[in-house]
Amino acid sequence: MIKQLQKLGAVVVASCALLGSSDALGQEATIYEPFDYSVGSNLGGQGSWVNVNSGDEVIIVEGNLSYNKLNASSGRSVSFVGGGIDPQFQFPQLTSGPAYFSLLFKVSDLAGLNESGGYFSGLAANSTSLGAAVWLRKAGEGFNVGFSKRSNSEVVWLNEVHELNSTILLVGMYKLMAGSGDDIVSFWVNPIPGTAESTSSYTSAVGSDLSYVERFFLRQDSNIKTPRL
Ligand SMILES: [Ca+2]
Ligand SMILES: [Ca+2]
Repeated sequence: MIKQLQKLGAVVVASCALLGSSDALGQEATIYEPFDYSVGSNLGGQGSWVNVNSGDEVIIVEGNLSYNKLNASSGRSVSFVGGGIDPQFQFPQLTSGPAYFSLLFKVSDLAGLNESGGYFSGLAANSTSLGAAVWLRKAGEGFNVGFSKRSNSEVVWLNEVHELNSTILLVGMYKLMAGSGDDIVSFWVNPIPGTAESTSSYTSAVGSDLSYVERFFLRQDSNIKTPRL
């Protein structure tokens, strides 16, 4: 997984989605989204992005994020804050095995975030069945990162307090298993690119399964649950 990251190079978000998975033949498929769209334009409706829900748009902004040992980023990035439209990136449906995604993100303003937090990214089956959710909550002058298997299942918060404007590399995995309620979600926070897969920061099977995975999502939760990214 990390090897894929290094090979494909960087990603951006305030974000970028990169997905690695294995298809039925065991061949790896990868998707890289460098947000190479016009500055100031709406992300939704461009490339493979469709908009869900209503409100203000997720916008393309100049520049991108970089991370030590990843290839240099290209393209641009996206930015959003507070509630609003949720862009979702559609890709061919996966019905078994692991789907990996990664992104670089940076929180630049905590004004829109309370201490309960909300989730801003993950994988999904459709516009309402969301999983591998990445959560943020205010923690003093910084913030915590948390994870849940489904957007409505138990959230596990990591202890580390991240500083504003620090660039975080996040790798997530949703593993589709044959049984009921047995799918596994794992996350790695700031893993070292180019090294063997390290112990995950989070792994859980608590929560119902997604039927399949065919979207990566960004989410503008609400004006108290979504900081500026
Ligand atoms: Ca917004
Ligand atoms: Ca299952």
